[in-house]
Amino acid sequence: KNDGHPHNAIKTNESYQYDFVVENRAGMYWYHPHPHGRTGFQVYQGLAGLFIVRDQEEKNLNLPNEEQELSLVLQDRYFNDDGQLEYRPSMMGAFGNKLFINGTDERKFNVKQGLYRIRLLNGCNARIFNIAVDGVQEIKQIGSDGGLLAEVNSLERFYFAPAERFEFLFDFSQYSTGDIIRVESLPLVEGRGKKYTILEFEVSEDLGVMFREPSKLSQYSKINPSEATNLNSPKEFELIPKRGTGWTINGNGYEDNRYENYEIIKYGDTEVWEFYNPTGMPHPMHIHGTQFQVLNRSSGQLKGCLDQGWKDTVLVMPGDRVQVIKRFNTFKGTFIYHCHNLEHEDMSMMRNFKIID
Ligand SMILES: [Cu+2]
Repeated sequence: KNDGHPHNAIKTNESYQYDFVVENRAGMYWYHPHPHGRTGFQVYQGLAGLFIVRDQEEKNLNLPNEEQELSLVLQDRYFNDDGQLEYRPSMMGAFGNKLFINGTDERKFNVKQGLYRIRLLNGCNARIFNIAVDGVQEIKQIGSDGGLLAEVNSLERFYFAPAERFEFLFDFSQYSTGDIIRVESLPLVEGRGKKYTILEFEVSEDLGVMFREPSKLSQYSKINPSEATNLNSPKEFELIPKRGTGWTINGNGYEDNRYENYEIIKYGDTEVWEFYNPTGMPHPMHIHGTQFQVLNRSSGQLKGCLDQGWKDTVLVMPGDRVQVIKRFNTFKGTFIYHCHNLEHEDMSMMRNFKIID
């Protein structure tokens, strides 16, 4: 009852008290409203917040903290010629012409010479980044949607979709005072479009606190595929547009209290779901409830999605077929899954699933 189903939308002048036990692993989470058809607009207007969970396992690793831990929410907004905020939804989503970090357009950060833990949330409605750090071959990923990975995962670049989280370690002690390090977004498709700067770090003369990069991060186990009740016949979810509806999952738009048979799951089961994207647009698919793991991906043309660790949002690029494995073992009841391009979601790319006895 506290998972943010659209039928729990809070009416004008009403209030709703959420009380819940935080059972999550340490990690970077966020919250936002979820009324059907209005989510994109409301998040765009500013209704979204960060939610950091910590635990003992993470503490024991002594990762960079306090000043050397940065939590950054990336969001784009459209400002018209009069300087007014405008919400401009389309079949592609709502895109901005300006980037903001933690709600401000200050996108340059002074850093000390030392190791940093940098935590990113893509809080955009629709924008997907193709992130690289100028002049850096190895971005050291340590965390994902559901907190820390088992060990450091080195990447040269990666796609970063709405609702995804990405954490990495970056050592500014290898730079000199005054150096600028640019985090950039490359064109989504090589050669199509220009790269742009997302944010910059300017290295100060101050020395940071000494931290060491741990060799092992979090102990978490991979879900054994044989746990799944349907390993050999994954449930397929085709991401397709439909005239008159907008965007759909398997041709179905969102309807309150409607489920197909395959959207009913027995409590305690583990299942494999396969998202298939035959369209030319990327779809970051988000499933409510417990987090899942990416089992495998057959990529189309565009490679470099974030599949490591515990996930709640997985980017399904054009032509991709992505299998995720998920345990339905914490709560019973009605949940939703949807595209986290919020305009797609509002255009009906959302469905219920029900966990029953
Ligand atoms: Cu979508």
